[in-house]
Amino acid sequence: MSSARPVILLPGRINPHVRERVETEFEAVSIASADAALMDAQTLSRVQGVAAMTTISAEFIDALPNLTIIANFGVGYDAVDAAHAASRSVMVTNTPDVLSDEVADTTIGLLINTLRELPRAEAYLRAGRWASEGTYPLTPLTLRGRTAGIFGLGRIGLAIARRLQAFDVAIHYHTRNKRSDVDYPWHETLTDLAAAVDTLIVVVPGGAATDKAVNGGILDALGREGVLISVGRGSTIDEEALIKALEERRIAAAGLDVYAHEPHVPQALIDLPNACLLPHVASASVSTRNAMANLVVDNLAAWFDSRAAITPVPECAGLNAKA
Ligand code: A2R
Repeated sequence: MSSARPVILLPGRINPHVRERVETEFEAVSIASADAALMDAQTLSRVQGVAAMTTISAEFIDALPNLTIIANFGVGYDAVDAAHAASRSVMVTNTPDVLSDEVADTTIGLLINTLRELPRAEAYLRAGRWASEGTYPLTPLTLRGRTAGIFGLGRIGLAIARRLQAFDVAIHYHTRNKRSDVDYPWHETLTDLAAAVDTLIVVVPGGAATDKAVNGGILDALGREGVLISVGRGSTIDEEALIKALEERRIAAAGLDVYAHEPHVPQALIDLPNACLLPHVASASVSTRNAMANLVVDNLAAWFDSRAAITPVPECAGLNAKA
């Protein structure tokens, strides 16, 4: 009865485990990018679901008349126009929780690498400089005695906070809503948080509400001993302002996993000795990416089976069939 299987579109690059499962469990249609011009009218009308790790615009959603679900690969779904999808009764799902511990682990690694210059120290050894020049210089920065401010104390932020507690690091946070389930000091504004701490960890979702929220003023509030760690979305940081603050040493250092225009990283950032840079790898282990892939396809299966997605995004939660 393979002809009865729902038709799932895979636009652009997709995780290989998602592709494998979609090709086995559904009828898969692959195109090079999320561009309606790449499909004829008949194919457009056959698509019932999309599994994607790319931009899904309102225009693209409107070009698919029988679309009922977009399963986004990743917890951040700012690339999907979820508000428009909801207005057309199209479900959108993401992949929360299954990546939180991996991202939190990577964040701690990035933080320590930024403070203690471990990638530079290893490069020093590999270049033979230990033997020829002597010991690597002492690092001016340390995690000892630091106070961390977490901008976005959600699933990932909490997992980071739990780890930092074990490192005896004091924790503050800023969210729009004060949490009633934690005792960490809450700051009503990001400026207040930045002024209260020396280590700012950014893990809010992308989108208009957080666009360039970390600007020159926030970095100045963080101060000369300040360290910025960014693992949420590149759009949240004003990169030009950050480069200037690092060049002028108005903050001490930054560790980044996400950028405004990935995979392009400004050369000025690459040239800075006080920037520690990763290529958006926070969740990128085989096991965690497989868990995310399974959740993408499990959402599709649950939706087509019972119209009850497992992890709908908040905008679309009301579209799930009532239990
Ligand atoms: O503001 P609240 O109370 O909704 O708290 C959320 C906070 N948040 C914000 N805080 C300040 N200003 C905003 N405009 C703002 N928007 C959201 O970020 C909450 O504490 C946190 C998001 O937590 P979750 O929804 O649990 O997301 P999760 O799984 O921690 O992932 C965060 C982001 C993803 O969206 C990807 O961009 C990245 O990490 O992987």
